[in-house]
Amino acid sequence: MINGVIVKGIGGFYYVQSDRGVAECRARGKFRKAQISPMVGDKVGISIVNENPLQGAIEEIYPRKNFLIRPPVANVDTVVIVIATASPNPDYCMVDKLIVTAEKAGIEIIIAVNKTDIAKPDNIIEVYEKAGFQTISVCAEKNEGINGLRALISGKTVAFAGNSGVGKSSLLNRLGFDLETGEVSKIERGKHTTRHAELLPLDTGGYVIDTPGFSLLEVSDIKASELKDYFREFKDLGDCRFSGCVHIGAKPSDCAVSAAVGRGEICPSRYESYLSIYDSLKDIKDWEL
Ligand SMILES: Nc1nc2c(ncn2[C@@H]2O[C@H](COP(=O)(O)OP(=O)(O)OP(=O)(O)O)[C@@H](O)[C@H]2O)c(=O)[nH]1
Ligand SMILES: [Mg+2]
Ligand SMILES: [Zn+2]
Repeated sequence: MINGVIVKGIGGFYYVQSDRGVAECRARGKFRKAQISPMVGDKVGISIVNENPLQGAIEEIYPRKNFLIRPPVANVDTVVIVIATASPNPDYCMVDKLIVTAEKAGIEIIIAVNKTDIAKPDNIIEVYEKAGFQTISVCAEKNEGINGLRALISGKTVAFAGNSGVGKSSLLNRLGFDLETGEVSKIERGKHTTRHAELLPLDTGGYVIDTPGFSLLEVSDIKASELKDYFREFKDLGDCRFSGCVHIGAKPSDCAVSAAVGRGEICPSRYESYLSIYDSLKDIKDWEL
């Protein structure tokens, strides 16, 4: 058996990258019987059934370390969350939702602030450095910061996420791809409603995934009471007066998070995102999760 990675799936065919090249594969019937569908990003074992063209059968799907629903992709190491300094203006709540999703899935997070040619990235960088994230300033337009970005992601499976128009595809093009950007990508999206995830091999090793803006990753499979676990700067602040404190509406003297917000150690935008996401989760009953 040959080990590889599913880089693309279309109409029941899975394209598996291995030492032998890309093989067009079908999944064995046993997976359908077991109600397991192969996903892009799955590490698989295949047998070769034809040499030219290279075709195979998926014999084994190895355990997933994580998976995302939208885009449907498994075994993501890192998500690069792209924020534009302007045009479009930062949507902090959306970024923070993405972060929560990634934290829950155990995916490493990098915040990349793009379009530094039109406004300064400093405020955005400060918000996320203070919260404990790795950040990087980049400019697809001026081709700046791209080697730094490449160094952070090489060898990994990396999803690029963030609002429409922030420059995900433009950054990937600077990394050597040839993706549609700007209005073209929007027109295309209208035409093809089914957008599938695809792993694109990075020439310095690893894979990237370009996700369309708004493909988002709604936070819903989380209990409101555990949301605080996915805001990393809420940790290590010491104990609140009441165990199980969700850090909402409590006096600063009773709540370590509320006190840290008061002292300016937690950025207002992060705390506002917390309140807003909490609000969206609080009516979901445990048995609905
Ligand atoms: N000024 C400036 N414009 C940029 C920069 N990066 C990208 N753009 C422009 O921003 C627009 C959107 O860029 P895309 O790369 O298509 O954005 P995207 O995040 O892939 O958007 P979706 O595919 O819709 O999610 C395009 O017109 C780009 O030319 C930058 O660094 N500076
Ligand atoms: Mg795009
Ligand atoms: Zn508290």
